Amino acid sequence: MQALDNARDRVAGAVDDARLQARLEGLAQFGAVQPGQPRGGVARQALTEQERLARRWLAAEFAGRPGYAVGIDAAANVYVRRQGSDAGAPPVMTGSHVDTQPLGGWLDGAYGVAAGLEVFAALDAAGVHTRRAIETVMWTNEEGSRFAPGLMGSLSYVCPDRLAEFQDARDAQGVPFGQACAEARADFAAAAREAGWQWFDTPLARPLHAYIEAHIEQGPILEARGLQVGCVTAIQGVRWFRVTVPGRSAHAGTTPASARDDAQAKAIALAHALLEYGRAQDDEALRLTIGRWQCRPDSINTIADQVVFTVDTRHPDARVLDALQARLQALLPPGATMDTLQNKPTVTFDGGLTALARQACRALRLTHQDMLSGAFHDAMPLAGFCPTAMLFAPSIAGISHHPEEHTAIEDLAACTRALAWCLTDLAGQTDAPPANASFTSTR
Ligand code: HGY
Ligand code: MN
Ligand code: MN
Repeated sequence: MQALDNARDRVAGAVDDARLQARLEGLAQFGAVQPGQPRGGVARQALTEQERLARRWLAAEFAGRPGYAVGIDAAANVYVRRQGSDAGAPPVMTGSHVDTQPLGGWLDGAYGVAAGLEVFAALDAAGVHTRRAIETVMWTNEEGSRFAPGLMGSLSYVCPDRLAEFQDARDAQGVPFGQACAEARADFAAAAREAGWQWFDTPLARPLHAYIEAHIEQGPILEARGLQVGCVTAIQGVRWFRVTVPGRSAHAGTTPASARDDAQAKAIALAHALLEYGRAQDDEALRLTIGRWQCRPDSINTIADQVVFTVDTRHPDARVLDALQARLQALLPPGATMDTLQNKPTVTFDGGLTALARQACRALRLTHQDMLSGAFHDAMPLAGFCPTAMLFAPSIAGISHHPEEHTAIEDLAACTRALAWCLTDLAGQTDAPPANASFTSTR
């Protein structure tokens, strides 16, 4: 046990703030709205050229090193594996996503992937071998803003049948997810071949010993309380709806009010009534957002014949979301429809793993508290697949999904130390060298 105690502390101690910062700043250049300015906003939506380049760049840091290999699965999830001495043992997994909102920040998702790679660097610097392999994953399409629903990569991992369902999801330009996914897979495999990277096969749903994800909080709690780490115990439920309101297009100048069937007027009245319902619940925990609004024909002097808008609802208690969904259904004007884009119930994380997260914080003297996640994450599907937990780093002013999203590097590094401690514990320290059995040559 002495060796493990020692290894956990040594690996956590080998986390390097400057190396982590450089990796995050380099990553932020892919899709940077203001090149050279990591906090000027990042536009790197799922499976775009910029995201594909970013994932190749991240993989390249370790892919050519002895004892490391890379892989990409059928959902285009990218893996970097640090081999353990027991090649057949289910690995410990960490990671997150590098796709962003249409105009996102530089840390949402990116931090969790950079932190996983930082733990690899710290393990190497500390000269620590582990029994189990550790893998850092870059999940596909966590955000769901280009292709709905979100979490397509992690949902496909835990339930491979879901991948078929996602193939025809289309982005605003009509590109199917299946096509973007196939292109990303081919692109990554070609890059790996060209670079001579060691490759390993990554079928979906491989057994995992545990999954633990580091992420920024994206809310104000940790900063307000002056705490370094959040030990996340649960993620609240989320439901997305798409509402379609029909009308009849007509001339704005010649059509009297009595003869109008105005989709905009009806949609605005519906949206207003829904927001009023949300306010009337007087429930601080309820989140209700109308995020996307598309009008057809979208002309200044033609009455709209269709409006499509989205509703994002969140709450820890499913009964609250049930009532809100029923209210929306009841408020629909004649001919209007609503379809569900995603419905993810509240998940609670593994008690043993959240206890380990607290133990790591105590061992490293990091101030911490248990907390619920308001945002969904790839850990949500993983929670039903293997022991899963999350660690949060504070967000300055709680800002996220915004160019000014930021966290001090000291806080990002502190949370990464807690991650390093947990991953070393879960993977188990050994003096035996990494096995090289499971790696195949690149395709
Ligand atoms: O929307 C979310 O909760 C996540 O940030 N994609
Ligand atoms: Mn995220
Ligand atoms: Mn996000």
